[in-house]
Amino acid sequence: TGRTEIPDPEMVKKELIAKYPTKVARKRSKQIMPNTTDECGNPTVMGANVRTVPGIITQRGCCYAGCKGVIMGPTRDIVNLVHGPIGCSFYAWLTRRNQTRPPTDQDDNYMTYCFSTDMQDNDIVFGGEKKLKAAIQEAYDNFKPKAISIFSTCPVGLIGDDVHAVAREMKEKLGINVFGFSCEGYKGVSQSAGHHIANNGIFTHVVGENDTIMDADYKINLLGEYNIGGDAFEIDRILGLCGISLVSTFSGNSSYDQFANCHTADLNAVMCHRSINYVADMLEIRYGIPWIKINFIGAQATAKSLRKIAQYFDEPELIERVEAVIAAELPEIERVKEEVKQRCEGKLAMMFVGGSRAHSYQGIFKEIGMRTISAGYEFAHRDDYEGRRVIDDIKVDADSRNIQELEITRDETRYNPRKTEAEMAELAEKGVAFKEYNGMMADMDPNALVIDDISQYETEKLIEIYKPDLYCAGIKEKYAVQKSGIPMKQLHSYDSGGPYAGFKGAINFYKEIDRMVNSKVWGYIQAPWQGSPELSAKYGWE
Ligand code: CFM
Ligand code: HCA
Repeated sequence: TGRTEIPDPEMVKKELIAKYPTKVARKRSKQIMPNTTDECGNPTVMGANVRTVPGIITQRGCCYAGCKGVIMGPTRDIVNLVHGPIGCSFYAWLTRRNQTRPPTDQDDNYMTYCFSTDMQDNDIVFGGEKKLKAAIQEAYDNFKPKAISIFSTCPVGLIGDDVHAVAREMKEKLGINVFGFSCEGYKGVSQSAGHHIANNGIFTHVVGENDTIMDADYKINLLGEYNIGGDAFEIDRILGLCGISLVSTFSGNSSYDQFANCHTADLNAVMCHRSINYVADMLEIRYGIPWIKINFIGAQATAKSLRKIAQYFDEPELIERVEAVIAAELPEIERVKEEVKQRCEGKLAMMFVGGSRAHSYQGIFKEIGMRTISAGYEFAHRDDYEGRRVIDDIKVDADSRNIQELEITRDETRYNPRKTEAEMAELAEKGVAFKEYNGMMADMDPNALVIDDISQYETEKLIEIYKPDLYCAGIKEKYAVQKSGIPMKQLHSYDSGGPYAGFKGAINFYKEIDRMVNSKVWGYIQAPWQGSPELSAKYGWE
């Protein structure tokens, strides 16, 4: 294995847009970028979070998917009721592989249920609020849950049903928390809009409802970890060994009370920044809880993240314990890694996934010697590509801080990470310090190609040009990629695998990738018509 000739990314870009109409080509060319930097060392401007050109086959999902499926879906004891046609519920039913483990048999777990108002023509014509009220009442009578949340699908917004008024009325009537989300599928340009709506809703309706203070030394919230394939269980295991306590996770393996209580934590550790940065910011502004960016994908990233958390608390006892845990876990990881690396070194991977994993998985591939030659997100924003400068106000007392001023500087800097040294010096003089985190581009090779919201057509072209050893994406891409003879790993659902986070997860992942990229089966793939003169003649194939 091992390659020396990598196609020139500028040339590849030209080829990808060559067949598009002029206007489309111009639009797409802003979202397909060779990974270069400007004279200040800033990554190139990446077009992101813009509407997909109609007619292009995108990987993206909708606003409802981001709100209901991603953020709220993994919470086990809230009845998540979908107001809409049954299909919207059915196609979001247990497909994300977010696992949960109630502490006892007595604890509620509604995750396996599919709650829907099953809207019909009649509701579209005469309004669906009555039906929604009845559904809330029925869910309450059957389950007596702590809370019920309502998700709006496209028709709800179009016919003007007021889910918030219904929620208020039913909250009053039933005496439990009932709240709604205006997350109609058509809102925004992708599922990203749904994350924002879910974050705002949970912060408005749930956070701060429970003031119980956990008796523990190092209390954190884990933000942006959704327990796909059991990732959160492995992270819990490691944090437990280190003596770090989780107040809440947003939202893998979570419960209503954890959300309600999360404002009592000391620190927020943010894993998937894209989906949850809004909650991190709100918890910082309202409750003075600082946040740091961490990543539990890959052994090195996991060790680094644990050290970062220990460093924040700055207690020798914790630092020592974290080092002991890392030292105990590493030998087995090293052993598997070295063995797998012999067979994987130099192989090329591509990943086009969501708003976080196309970046966070690059490090774990590097651990076994694999390079990411092209990558991109479906719906991330510019800061996820280019990086984000964040005001460093760790340990600032929430009450004594000028929130308004902080907000202005925050807004100015968040979506404008590009600052010259002179501008940075000027801000430093004003007393503004930055902690920084790098986006995907800073961690990629200079000759890599970064592609936002990749299309089906571009995917096929890309595979043709680079012939990668592995392609990572989701279920919609899986079989088309495999039919071209390239192994395909789902980085959303992990196919049927996982956990891949943390130390044990890294070992699982190394072994899985080894199996995939070194399997000889892909070389035997033939399309059904290849080598069949009868079929070719019948259908006129070449
Ligand atoms: Fe965050 Fe996620 Fe992702 Fe995401 Fe998603 Fe997901 Fe993903 Mo699928 S929250 S951005 S909206 S890490 S569901 S668990 S795998 S696209 S890269
Ligand atoms: C979503 C969920 C999804 C889809 C994955 C896929 C997930 O976007 O609504 O396309 O395979 O992780 O389940 O991202």
